[in-house]
Amino acid sequence: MSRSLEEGPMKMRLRLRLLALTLTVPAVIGLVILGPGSGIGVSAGAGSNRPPQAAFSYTPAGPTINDLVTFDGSGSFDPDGRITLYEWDFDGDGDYDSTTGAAVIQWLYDEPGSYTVSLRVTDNGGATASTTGEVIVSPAPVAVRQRLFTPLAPNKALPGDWIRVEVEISVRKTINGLGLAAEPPQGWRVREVDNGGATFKRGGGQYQWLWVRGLLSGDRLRIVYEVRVAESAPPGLYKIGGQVSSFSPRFKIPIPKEVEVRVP
Ligand SMILES: [Ca+2]
Ligand SMILES: [Ca+2]
Repeated sequence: MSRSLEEGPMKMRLRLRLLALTLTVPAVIGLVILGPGSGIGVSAGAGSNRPPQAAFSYTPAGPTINDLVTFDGSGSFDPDGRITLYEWDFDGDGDYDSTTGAAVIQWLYDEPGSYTVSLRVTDNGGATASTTGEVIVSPAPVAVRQRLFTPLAPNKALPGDWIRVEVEISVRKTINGLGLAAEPPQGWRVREVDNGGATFKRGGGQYQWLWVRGLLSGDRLRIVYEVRVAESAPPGLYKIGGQVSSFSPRFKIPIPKEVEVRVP
């Protein structure tokens, strides 16, 4: 059967995002997996060719969704020749997602979960060896929830009214340099109410909260601020957006803005 006919949309998406890059060996190495410990996939080639050994590492060690994960198969070797082919199955479905002559490759997971990754190497004599490892992909490093409290329920406010905004951030891993940016509609003022341990900065129409201290998994942050509907705001639906970002790990997560404010 043709492999391409069996591919679902999710896998096609992953395949499209695949970047085959040759990289220097990263400073931080994740799990090192040596094969053929599981006893699979070793086959002798013709004559006296000795089979290769498969091994790979990956980084970062604890990836989250949409992190580029670098897989490095350069720990594989052949005692009497060289490796000519690296075949990777990144999601454990038995289909190789990448076949390449380069040892290093990057892959992106857009769903959290535990993935079995297999590497099969082939030497210049045609003998193969395989090894497998587990990659656990975590959900986004923070969960963000925003609620609006308008003077005229539900979600209705008049020009000049103050709207209260509460943002809750649940931290799921160690984070340094977390920031929250509020993005109110043009010309709407922001005033701080509860900065949740962060430093509040404003300037040039930007409103930001920055946490100097490192944050740990399980921390919950609550920021409260108020936004004043511009006196000149024409009737319509308005969104109060923003984003949560971090230096380490580096990410940007937009705040969900399902709730719109209606100015009659
Ligand atoms: Ca060999
Ligand atoms: Ca696969």
